[in-house]
Amino acid sequence: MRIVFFGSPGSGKGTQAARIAEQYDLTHISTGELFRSKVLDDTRIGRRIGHVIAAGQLVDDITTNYVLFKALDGMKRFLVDGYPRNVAQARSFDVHLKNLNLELTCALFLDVPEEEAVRRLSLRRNIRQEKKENHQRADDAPEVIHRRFQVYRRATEPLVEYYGDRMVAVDGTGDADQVTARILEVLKPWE
Ligand code: B4P
Repeated sequence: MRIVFFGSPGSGKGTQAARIAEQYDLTHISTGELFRSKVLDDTRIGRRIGHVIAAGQLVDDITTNYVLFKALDGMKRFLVDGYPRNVAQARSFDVHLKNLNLELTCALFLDVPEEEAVRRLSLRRNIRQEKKENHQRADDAPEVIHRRFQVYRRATEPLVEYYGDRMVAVDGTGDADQVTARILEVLKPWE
């Protein structure tokens, strides 16, 4: 199985991707996590990525593709979450897989209304503030959440059309267990 997960910020990609990867024993790669670990390196590239993320923008495609393809090197069964983020990345990924004689199983779209997704992200911020956790995400600040949604609508939503028949859409509302059950149901044909 080779799956990509996409959806708006706060759609629950991270939560669901970890569960589904475990269920099917797939390598789980999140480009957001990859980038956040680069930021911790405190190198020139890490600082540059940190500024982009904190502004709610997308990291450039060349860096993103390089980082992801390197992380996926040698993997045949995987679930990628948060990538592609735009049609250019989706095209590059199709070419990359073709060069490896691999095919994408499906692109899974987690569909959650914007108000619900914003509520989740604000909740995450509040919980971390209450716990005084020092790994608060700069991009969960209210003004940045707004920017991330603008970027999502402009750059990421067109993936629905790009993937067409290769896409499966899943209702991402309700509690996490309900969403997992829906995803497992739609993935059954590829088990
Ligand atoms: P990501 O880490 O992918 O951030 P995100 O889209 O905002 O998703 P996130 O993981 O926060 O939310 P999720 O939907 O899982 O990317 C961060 C940044 O990295 C991007 O903004 C960009 O700058 C950069 N980046 C990443 N990939 C890139 C790419 N391909 N190209 C360029 N730049 C890239 O869940 C959010 C919250 O909802 C969680 O706190 C969870 O607890 C909660 N939740 C989940 N399911 C729930 C449910 N059913 N009910 C209630 N709450 C739920």
